[in-house]
Amino acid sequence: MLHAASRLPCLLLGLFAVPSLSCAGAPSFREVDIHALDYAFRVPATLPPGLTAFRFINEGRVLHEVQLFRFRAGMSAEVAGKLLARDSIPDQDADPWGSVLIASPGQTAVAQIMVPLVHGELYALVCEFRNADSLPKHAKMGMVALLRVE
Ligand SMILES: [Cu+2]
Repeated sequence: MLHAASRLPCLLLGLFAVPSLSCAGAPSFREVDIHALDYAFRVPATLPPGLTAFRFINEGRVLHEVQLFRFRAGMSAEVAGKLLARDSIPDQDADPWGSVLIASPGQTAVAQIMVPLVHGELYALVCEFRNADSLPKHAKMGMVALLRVE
């Protein structure tokens, strides 16, 4: 009989089985901080390709999220920037998947988003929270950012 505990190393190995890992052990990745402010993101505009762990730090006074998703291949940074500024991104212009981190004021999200960045990709960062139903989404107040992989 196979116990759950005996399968754990195999499961962990599967989770971290990416090309940039060395067989010796520790995964090799870059750590990048996404800072949430009231109401903007502070994050590098460009990053190099490679496995990247995004950390989310809320330096604001209200709850924030970061939705991180990739624009479709071939989209220009100019068009992506315009779509973000309008906070209106058609489904066909972005991948159907994405990741979200949420952090309370003054806190850092416990989880991180790990992404294998590839040269030429464009990523969107968006916060769609509102402070009240009658108020605009944070994205409309400036909480959008475009990240280019170069
Ligand atoms: Cu927000």
